[in-house]
Amino acid sequence: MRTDTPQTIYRKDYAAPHYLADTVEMGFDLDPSDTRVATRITMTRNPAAKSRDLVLFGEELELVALRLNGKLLTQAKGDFRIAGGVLTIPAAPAKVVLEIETLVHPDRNTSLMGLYVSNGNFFTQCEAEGFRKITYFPDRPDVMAKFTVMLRADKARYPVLLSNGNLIEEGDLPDGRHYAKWEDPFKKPSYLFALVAGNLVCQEETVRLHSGRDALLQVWVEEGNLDKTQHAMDSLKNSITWDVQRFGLDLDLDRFMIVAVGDFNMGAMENKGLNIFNTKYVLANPRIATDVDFANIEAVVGHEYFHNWTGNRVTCRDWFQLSLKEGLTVFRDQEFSADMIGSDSGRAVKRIDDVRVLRQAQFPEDAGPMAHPVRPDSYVEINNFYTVTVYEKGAEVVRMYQTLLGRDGFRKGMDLYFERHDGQAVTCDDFRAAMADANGRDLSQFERWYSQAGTPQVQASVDYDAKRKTLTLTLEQSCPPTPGQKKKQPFHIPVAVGLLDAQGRDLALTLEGEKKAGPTTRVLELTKAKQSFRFVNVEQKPVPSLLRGFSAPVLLQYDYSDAELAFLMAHDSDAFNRWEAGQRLATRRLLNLTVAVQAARQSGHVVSVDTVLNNLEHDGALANALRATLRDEALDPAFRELVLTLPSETMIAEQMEIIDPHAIHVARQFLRRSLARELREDLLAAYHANQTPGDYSPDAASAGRRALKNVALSYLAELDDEQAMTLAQQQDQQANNMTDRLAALSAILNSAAPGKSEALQRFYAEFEQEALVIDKWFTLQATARNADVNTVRTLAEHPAFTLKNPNRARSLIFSFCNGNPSAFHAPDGNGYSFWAEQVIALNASNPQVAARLARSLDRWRKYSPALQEKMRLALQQVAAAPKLSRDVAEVVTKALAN
Ligand code: B3K
Ligand code: ZN
Repeated sequence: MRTDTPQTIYRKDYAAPHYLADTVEMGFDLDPSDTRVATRITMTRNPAAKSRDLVLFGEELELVALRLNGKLLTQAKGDFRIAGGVLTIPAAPAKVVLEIETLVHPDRNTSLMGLYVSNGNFFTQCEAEGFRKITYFPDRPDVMAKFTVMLRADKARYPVLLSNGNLIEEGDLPDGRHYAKWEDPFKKPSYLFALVAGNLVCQEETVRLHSGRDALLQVWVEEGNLDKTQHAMDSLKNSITWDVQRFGLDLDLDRFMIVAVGDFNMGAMENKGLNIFNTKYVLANPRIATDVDFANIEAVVGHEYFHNWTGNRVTCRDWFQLSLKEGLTVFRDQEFSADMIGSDSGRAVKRIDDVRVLRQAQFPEDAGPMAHPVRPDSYVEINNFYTVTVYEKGAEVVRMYQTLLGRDGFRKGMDLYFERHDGQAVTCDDFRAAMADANGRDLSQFERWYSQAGTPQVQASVDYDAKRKTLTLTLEQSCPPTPGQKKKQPFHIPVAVGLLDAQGRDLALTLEGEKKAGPTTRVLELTKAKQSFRFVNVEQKPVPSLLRGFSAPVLLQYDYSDAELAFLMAHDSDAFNRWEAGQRLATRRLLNLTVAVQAARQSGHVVSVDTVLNNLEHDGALANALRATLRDEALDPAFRELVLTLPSETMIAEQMEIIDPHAIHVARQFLRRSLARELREDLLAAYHANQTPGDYSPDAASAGRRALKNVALSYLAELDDEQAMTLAQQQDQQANNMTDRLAALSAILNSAAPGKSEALQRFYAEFEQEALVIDKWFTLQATARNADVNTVRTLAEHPAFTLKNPNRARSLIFSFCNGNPSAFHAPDGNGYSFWAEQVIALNASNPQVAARLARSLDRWRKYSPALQEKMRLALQQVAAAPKLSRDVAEVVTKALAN
């Protein structure tokens, strides 16, 4: 536990390391309670550095011995000092061989950073600053060195010994021990170090690389999970092929390993040649994994593999540059997944999914107390900055380069980036410079995407001149203030637009002054606070299709009529905007219903809320448009499912001045039920038409059919009619895959049907041995419509529940606090007390996971005064807890700050 007063680290204070490392040799004598680590580092003074102090970082270490050029150093004599996790050797010579011996206690390590034990096996997690929990080291990403690692352990208990790079030697030792020596041929920063030791088995395959070399690919899991590795292996092979095809980047190692671990703080980690993964993103077969799981595994395997170039070969100079590797690598994994689907409409489905994540999670972050630029200016705990802003908004920023420069231009920029920086630790500015220089473009204003936080708003208006046949599109941008940034300068925003004629056809877009007719989609570059673009030869007043493909991470406002939205839903050639029009229409209706619920509540329930809502006038525009979509066989089932899915309660909340979780919930449920009633026959038809008989396959087309079928089922379940319930029961009993099984169980659980607890019990009994499925079982109950904090408290007492396992903690606690807003924000404030207890409990064992949960109250100032008061008390309770970690302290302090 770190108890020192939290210190803020600033980007402007960056200074080059005083010493650079050349080689690192490590020896591990692995033992769960006491592991001895011997490290030898050869270092050279950095000619660019002003100081001769040699600085090493270390946390929670027992220092056994420290030698400099063979001489034993003693703290008592002043050879070195240790303070606040920093070991300083003053006035060190120009060439240094440091020998460090430390003792660590993996079985007591519950933070899952550094070296720890999970289910009896050893694993490491070093990003961002976990390596310093293994040995004293210049643990910063701009110090890169070649590592050789010797692992020694009991052979029976730990038959498998893995580290980065190539296995160069292995053999037996006395006393039943054995060893393995690994050498990583590439220089790397310490955060990419990894070791794994234990009782594991692997699926392996040798593949021929583009370079002509052969590489050994392995997926390591616990015995008993070998029937769940094929999809990860396929995803890895596809990733290797794709990176050559799309970016000309080949695997540079003879051996590439993925290891699955059940206790892991996040998704996965890109350690050089030895990726360590949360089991959730490796293990899959039709029995235990859903279509979404299959897709996520493909994406995460791709993501970690792509880091080998964007992150490992070219890494970050300092942690403020995190998005240099994360934004870029998310962009790459998004493109990979889209290309794996292949079709244009499939790409649109992927794009919509990604934008939904951005809006659901990043937009609120950008509007809350933790708002920060894609390249933050300061942090207290860097682990708190592995955020949706750095990752997902960062990916949008990278995507905008591609939108502005074109695919070829973007590729040229990437090529130049690697040509200039391979083997280096660099900055976001270096990336931008490569993009600009490779294309002869001035991208200086584009820098503001890295330095300014907040979601820009773009207000659009059109002026059609029937006489001149011109259409003037005016775009006006602004960006709300964020913590520490009151005023914002205009961004460089690519706005892709189209214009639809009365028949719904795209018009050629010719700008004033152009001689030739233009293309049907144009990327306008908005760089000023306000700018107008005049299109000529516009024969009739068109309907604008704005921000096609979501060409920039902004909030676009335009005063569409309901009829125009329905028109776009039916005709826009841009699939993203077709979906977007439906979302706008639904959001409008949901907001109106929410206001009606509030009014009905205020009137003291003279009549029931349902009666009030039923009497609300509505023109059926939404239902008709959804019906048309549902019936349109030309549209991908996956796309139709997205159109049918109403904006989430969180999305609606973000649109309200004062969030009223209960009213939003009632309104959304009401709308779902009335849509189910109006569309009943079409939903039933879609349910039957989209069955996927035969063997399960996770391909996008089949997954899309299941998605549409199951969204239909979930609507039908709203009606509580017998036919719908029979369908759900049948599906629950006959499903041959987890997607359908879970959808059926969810329909049963969220309806008024009897037999809920039997269905839950049957499910539990069947999957008791499958931790990842039991996670789903907890989540389903925590987010069920009738769940409240007591449901969750009871589930937390279940023998299968433990806070110590991050996946399990997320499955119940996080799912409730973030995924069941109306129950979490119950007026009695019990949800908040529960949250505070859990944050405090987690803080003691795992600060990183605790800090994530602490973020659930980020938006507390958006609620009614009564709820705000209760949230403030809960936040203060956490802030006052003893031994608060830096991680949690930063989050709650920022939440409470004015
Ligand atoms: N780079 C890791 C994340 C490490 C998080 C440390 N708190 C996974 C990834 O983005 O690929
Ligand atoms: Zn990453």
